[in-house]
Amino acid sequence: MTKRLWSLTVALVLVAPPVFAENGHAAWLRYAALAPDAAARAGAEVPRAIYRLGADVPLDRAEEELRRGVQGMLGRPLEPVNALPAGGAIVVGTLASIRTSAPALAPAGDLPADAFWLRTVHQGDRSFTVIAGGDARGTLYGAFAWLRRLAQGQLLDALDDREVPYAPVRWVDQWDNLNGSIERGYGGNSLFWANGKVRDDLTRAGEYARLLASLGINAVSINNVNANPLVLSPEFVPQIARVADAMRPWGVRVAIAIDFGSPQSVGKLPTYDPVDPAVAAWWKARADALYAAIPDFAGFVLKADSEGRVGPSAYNRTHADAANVVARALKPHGGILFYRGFVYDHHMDWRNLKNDRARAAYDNFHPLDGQFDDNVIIQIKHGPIDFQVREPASPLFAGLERTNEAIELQITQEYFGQARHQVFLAPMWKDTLDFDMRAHDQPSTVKAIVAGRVFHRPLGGFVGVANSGDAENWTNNHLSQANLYAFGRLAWNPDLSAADIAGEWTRQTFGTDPQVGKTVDDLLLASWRTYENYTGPLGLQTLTDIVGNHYSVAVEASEENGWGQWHRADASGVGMDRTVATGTGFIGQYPPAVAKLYESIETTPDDLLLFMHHVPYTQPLQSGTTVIQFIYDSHYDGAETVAKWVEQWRGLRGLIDDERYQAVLKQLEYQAGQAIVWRDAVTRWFHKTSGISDDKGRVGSYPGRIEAEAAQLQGYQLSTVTPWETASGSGAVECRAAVGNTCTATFKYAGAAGTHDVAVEYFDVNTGAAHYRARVGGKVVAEWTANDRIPSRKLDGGSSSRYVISGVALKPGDEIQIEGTPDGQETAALDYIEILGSK
Ligand code: GCW
Repeated sequence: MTKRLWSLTVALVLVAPPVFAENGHAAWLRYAALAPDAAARAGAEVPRAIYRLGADVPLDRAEEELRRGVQGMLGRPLEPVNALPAGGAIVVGTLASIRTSAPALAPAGDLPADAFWLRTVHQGDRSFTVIAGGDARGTLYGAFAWLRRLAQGQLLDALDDREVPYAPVRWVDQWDNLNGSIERGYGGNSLFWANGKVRDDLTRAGEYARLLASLGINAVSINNVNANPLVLSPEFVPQIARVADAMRPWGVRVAIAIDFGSPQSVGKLPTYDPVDPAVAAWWKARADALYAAIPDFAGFVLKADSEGRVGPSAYNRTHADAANVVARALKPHGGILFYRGFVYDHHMDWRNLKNDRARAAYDNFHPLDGQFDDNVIIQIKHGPIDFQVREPASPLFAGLERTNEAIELQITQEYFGQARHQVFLAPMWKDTLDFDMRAHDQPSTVKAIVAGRVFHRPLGGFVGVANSGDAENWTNNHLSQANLYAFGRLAWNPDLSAADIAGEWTRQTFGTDPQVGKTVDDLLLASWRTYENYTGPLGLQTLTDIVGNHYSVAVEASEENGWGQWHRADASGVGMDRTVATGTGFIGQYPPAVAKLYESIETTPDDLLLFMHHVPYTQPLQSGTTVIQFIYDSHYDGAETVAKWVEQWRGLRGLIDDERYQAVLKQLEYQAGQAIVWRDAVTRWFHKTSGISDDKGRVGSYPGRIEAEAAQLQGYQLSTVTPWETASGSGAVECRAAVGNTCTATFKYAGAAGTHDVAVEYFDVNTGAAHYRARVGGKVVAEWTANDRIPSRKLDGGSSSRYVISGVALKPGDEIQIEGTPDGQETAALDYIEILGSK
């Protein structure tokens, strides 16, 4: 082999796609070596030098990021130079600086703040890649955007892309507590707080800022909206300043959530009445102190008069009084106040059929339209209730014409399986963002309204409740990273489709192999519908334990309490009547064209039927089937789809790194088990309640299943499970033996001889780590420990888990014995075993 050929071979080996262990920490910014063909092409297109104009933060990060990305993806350095080199270069800087120093390269046109322009300029045989920003931050966004194109193998030699963010507000809210825990957080502990103060080591916070910057997110509110008043005390100012220092290099500004009672609780004033001058002066002094330490401090977020938080109602003042007193303290510094629209009464009388939590945001805020200062933004959850699996767009979006708005999207999967289930939320968010409210009978999509485009507001945009924590991979579920990615991309450009976003994310995160791309995209894009199918379709809302962990299935949990997430299912029918004619009148809060659509059963989309109407179970849907049959069918479809995902994912073995492959496989297997639990619980509940049987005969009949209650028990005792629908048969069995002892349940196999997978349904609560051992004919065929992290302390649908023993040879009369060893409070409980189809 000639020397040249040899080095070519070495080069090819070096750029071959890596199949190495990865922990997900790099998220979508892996900058992994490109596949050989893409690398060869990009190798010719990408200049070898980089010329940075200007030194402002975060311009230096833009250069650093480009060098890191090109090194990673192309395996060669970008040489920094101090003048335009003869051989071409990446030229990176603000548009103004490029106009001054390299006018021939500057694109013609303007660029606002945060915007960028990517351009290739060919001059003879030299070519330049120009990354120009409207300001330093825009330049950084441009660098990330160019790297995103490179990572996806896109053509880079004829670029002329000008991108302007859709709205100025692109924020994330952390619900992080000062003790380091995170409310509704599933990605570990806080990146910002520990033990009541800001963490000493903010390295991860800085890395997080980089992830956010790569999406164009420009501010983060670093503590829970259920705010600890202490955060406003003087000793926190330097701590918050340290967080701001860690985030600033990436163009991310810092804000905090505040408690409205602070003038009294922290300031020791006799009152927190918003119209009291001493209270106004106190807010001003606190804002002044923060801005003295953090000149680019972004503002405050305020949850008042909601879920037990104090607010202006204590003094009979309005939300506008409350918002304005705080906003006026921020105003001289250019700060913003986000006032949350999530205000409702959680002690509502459920017996009154006219009561309706969905009305609350509009009823509270619409009358105040025009009374809020211009640096106040009303932050409105995307639907009228609370991040349920299917909600219509909040009518409040069209109900404020003289007030700034932002949409609040929940990235963290509170009601979406808490990062234990994979659910890609972009399709749902898109539904709301693209929904046309028909305000004044004119086109008025939610995205255009919140961006201030419809009612000509100066401020507005997108806020996401983040799903990130200190887990190595940020979210504790590799696929949940896609939700953070999607939020940022939609906040930048809500016109992107969910498929565009999935495609980008998958290719950057898992590489450009076509099979990987297709499989992961399909999984992501089907997941919202699938999750809805097995957790509560037709607008029933997520049928989780609403008064408990918001995770386990519990169909009745939402009824007969003040929290107001009612579905009103009883023996004769199901759904909330929200019509103007006979119901709560919620539908009347929409502009007339939308109200008309929802008011009639005939024109309400099936997906929202039970959110808008109370109907008999036999009500036909637009699709032709009845409501009850659809409830049965969708749950079976949902569970079947998740089972298929497991198979599809298995097809990726060897095409992606084994570490993430195994982790996602385990997660999907768990989800497949959970989908069966949900399916059975919801369908059995509706079967019992409606008395109507499943056309397809599935509900209540489970071939191959043998209940633990029917097994021969040694030590195990029968126990009931609450809610009843979460255990198969009449309940479960528990081993309450003394420490160190075991119990056994022996099942008789009566089928034909053959090889089967055997599923064992057991309960994995989080108060111990019980051990299980399975024997067939006396021989151990499997053993496992119930030590998964599941948010349930009791036997219920959340703790119900499935262990599948594959390839068990069985013949008639064989004994399958499950031996359980309790641990701590965990009783090695069993629900059933199920002999799956023979192989
Ligand atoms: O969905 C509910 C959550 C609360 C949360 C609240 C809110 C931060 O269950 O945990 O509190 O919404 O958005 O304020």
